[in-house]
Amino acid sequence: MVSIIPQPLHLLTRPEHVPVARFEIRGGGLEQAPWLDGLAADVLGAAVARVAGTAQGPGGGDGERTGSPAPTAVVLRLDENAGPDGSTSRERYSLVVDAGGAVLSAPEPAGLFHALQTLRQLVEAPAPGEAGARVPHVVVHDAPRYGWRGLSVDVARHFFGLADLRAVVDVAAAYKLNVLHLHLTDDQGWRIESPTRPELAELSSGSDTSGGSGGHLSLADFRALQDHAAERFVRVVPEIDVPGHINAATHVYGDLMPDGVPTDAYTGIEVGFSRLTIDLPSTEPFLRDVFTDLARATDGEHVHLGGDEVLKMEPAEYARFVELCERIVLEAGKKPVAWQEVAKAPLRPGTIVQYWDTHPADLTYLVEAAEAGARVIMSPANRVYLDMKYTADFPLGQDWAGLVEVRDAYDWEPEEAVPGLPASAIEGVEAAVWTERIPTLDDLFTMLLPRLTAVAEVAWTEPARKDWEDYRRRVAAEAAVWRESGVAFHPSPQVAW
Ligand code: TNX
Repeated sequence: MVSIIPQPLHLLTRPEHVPVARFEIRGGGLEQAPWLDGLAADVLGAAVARVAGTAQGPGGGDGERTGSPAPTAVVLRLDENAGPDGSTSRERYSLVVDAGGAVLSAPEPAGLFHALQTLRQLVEAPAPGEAGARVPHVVVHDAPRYGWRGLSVDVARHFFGLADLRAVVDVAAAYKLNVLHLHLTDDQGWRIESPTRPELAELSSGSDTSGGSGGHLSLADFRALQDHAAERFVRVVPEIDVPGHINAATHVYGDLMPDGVPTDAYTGIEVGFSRLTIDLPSTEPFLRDVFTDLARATDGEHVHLGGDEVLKMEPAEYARFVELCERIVLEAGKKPVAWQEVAKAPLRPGTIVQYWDTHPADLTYLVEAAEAGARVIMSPANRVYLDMKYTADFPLGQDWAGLVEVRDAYDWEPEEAVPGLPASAIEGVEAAVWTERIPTLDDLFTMLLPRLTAVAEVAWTEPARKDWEDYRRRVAAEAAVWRESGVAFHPSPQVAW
């Protein structure tokens, strides 16, 4: 039985296997993605080494020795006709494995990368009494349900730097996620260099919520992170959260406060107490500077402007903030994304709204915004907030949205999450991990895994192809990969480890 996560749309397995002492990547050398051959060799080499228990470098290690088995061909091919019949997704792909080796085809390199992840998961341990890894003969035609499959990481409450975020991208991409949303600013810290406002990171990034020394991403770090993500077909959506969650800025600039006095640095975990004031002369120049700087540093087409939990502001002033920030982001050449609350204000066409708060009894404002053309990302906190505890006694995370065991993250339907929301308005699904009570990278992965793979399947796989009992078997196979690569995970009793 094969174990692929997320479950592909069409999967046909045959009883035969092809032995793989090593893979040989052929026919790649793609102009648009010249790095893909090397990445494929690394990913597949590691998968073979893991199950066969041998050290295998890129390109195949000791396969040249006399008498060693012939390499198994892996062909990467761009092909408009690849993928499931009728799919229009640019990420679609096909994968065929037979006695001749593996053929990966897709209209674009992103699909080849997804095919590669599928093939990686097909590498099996030797049959009893035999030696060497093997791959079952398969035919896969696959495409994602949603084009936005994300993970949001809060680097403000605790800072996670370039190396950590690269590791997060690697894990997200392994399950075919394609968006890394970075929550870069909050009351506790300003975690991105802003060239026109260098004081922000200099003066407001030196602490976190557990007495640590914080940190921030330089523009060079942000550049390197986007490059690493792009090579794995993950786009980065950076967020500056306004007009609340803003103490890191009011700590630096007293002129953002009505009384002109900078606020104290904040290391607690309350939310909703800080705010900007629209009619102060310094406010708009501040917003223009930080959003324009961020837009310039960003390759992707989206910039997230926050907008959540502004508990101390009249609706009229809030609406003016939303309008102003949308305009600034658009003038900087990017499309705005913002948290659910912005749908209470009139929105410009094209703004993407991110649903998160499952508490409001009445979500009419969100449904109406969607009916008026807003796109919606589904991040219901009681399903995909991966900072929620697994169980009541879990040492990490919080529980305000409830406990989120693996099955809770798996067993939900985006089209049913908001009653009345038109299914056609759903842009995609995004998990989020807030880090008030998640201090280390091991802690972060413990919260992400295995639940992130569950959310990835919600975002990729058609509902008719999802199955909890099958998923809890399939996900167990990934634990070996996590152990091998030193990535922490929570051994939830719900999984058939
Ligand atoms: C709500 S989600 C928040 C965050 C917190 C998170 C903790 C959202 C848009 N706002 O500020 O970190 O809960 O789970």
